[in-house]
Amino acid sequence: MVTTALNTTKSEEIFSAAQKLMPGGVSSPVRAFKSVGGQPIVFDRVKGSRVWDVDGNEYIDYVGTWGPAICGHANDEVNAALRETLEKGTSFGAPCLKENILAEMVINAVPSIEMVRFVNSGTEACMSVLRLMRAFTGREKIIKFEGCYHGHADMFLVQAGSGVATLGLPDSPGVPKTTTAATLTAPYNDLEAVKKLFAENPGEIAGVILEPVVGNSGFVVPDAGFLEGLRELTQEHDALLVFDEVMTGFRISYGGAQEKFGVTPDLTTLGKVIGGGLPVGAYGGRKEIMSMVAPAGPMYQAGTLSGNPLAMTAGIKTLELLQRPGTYEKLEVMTKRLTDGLLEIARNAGHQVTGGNISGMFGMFFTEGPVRNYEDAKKADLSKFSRYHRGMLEQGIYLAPSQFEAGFTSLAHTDEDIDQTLAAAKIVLNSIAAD
Ligand code: KE4
Repeated sequence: MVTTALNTTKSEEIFSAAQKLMPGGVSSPVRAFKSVGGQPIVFDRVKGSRVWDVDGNEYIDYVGTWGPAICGHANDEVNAALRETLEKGTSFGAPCLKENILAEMVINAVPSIEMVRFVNSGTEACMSVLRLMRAFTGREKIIKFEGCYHGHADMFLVQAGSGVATLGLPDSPGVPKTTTAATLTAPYNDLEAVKKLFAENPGEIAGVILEPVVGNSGFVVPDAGFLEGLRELTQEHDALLVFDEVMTGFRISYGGAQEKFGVTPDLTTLGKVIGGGLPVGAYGGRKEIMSMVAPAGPMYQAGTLSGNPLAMTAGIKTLELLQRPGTYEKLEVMTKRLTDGLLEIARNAGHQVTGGNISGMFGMFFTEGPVRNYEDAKKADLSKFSRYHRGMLEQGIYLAPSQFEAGFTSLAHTDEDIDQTLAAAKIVLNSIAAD
């Protein structure tokens, strides 16, 4: 194993102090590097495709603050727009024109959305959309898929992906059994299992929620016909189909997975990219359904900072940049070169790997595959992933610190970044014992 010892003195000092102040020393569990070992890198600044830690080490970044930095970190045009808005105040707690502007951009982009409500995170969007599913149908049960993650609201912490999978948690203590009793689960890509749940719970299922491309078990794509099958099944049972596009929205295409795959759900959740690095989530869908949301209708949901002008500004400018010609072609070509290159290098080094990309979202598992669901993903060699992650870090490549997370590129990544990353992978993957 090639190790070029990184000087991480300051990171270690700061993280050690952080652990006395905050649980696990982090504001979100997956950042703690628990599943890949070693200390997390403490960031000092970010720009474009690069991040610098507090010890001055520079890395090419493929996490992109978990998706929002699709235009590259600290984009000059986004920052300029933010500085201008700042002069007029960061939050009003009252209607502002920028909400109309971002709402119109979202409605014009996402096929399922005729009306939208802004919130402050993907978790809030998913929590609210679940309440809306139940309010609209009058039914309580929902179907989610093993390995999908829809934020940390109680009812979703059942066989969830992302940090829950990363930490190998048996769901979570503190979640009442009565809450999750109404959450039914099925393996991803298993239409028969969904049909069975509908048959066993006639007239009781409010709807099905899923990641249309899973980023929270690693990178898992829908089988041909899976999304179409769910669309038919939910219609057949008067249930709602909900795409959680917090990660895929504006990431795998400007109109998200629903545009890419041509399947229109009833409701959609968004986050990450639409905030451009500031806290924004959203849920939206048919007017008939969204009209139930207070104060238009009886379903209550609220938020002090929802739709604040500063966050709206970052979202508006980010989507404006993404509308420019060639955006998604560039992301696709560059990310495919990266992913194909990583897979080829790994296989030539004797490792069993599988993976792929859609636009600027990608993943690689240390298992022969195929990986069609969470059970398959769990066959990956986590110990090998940890050595790969650490090796790449020492080569100046910052990857998501979990086999159960997707990776992200940005419009700021260059061909040289990809070349440098593949060169690093060649060193690291040839230094790790093959299968
Ligand atoms: P947030 O509450 O973290 O903004 O969004 C929750 C969420 C909902 N739905 C999907 C598909 C998501 O991917 C997420 C959040 N994703 C994780 C990373 N996989 C956020 C990173 C973290 O938890 O620190």
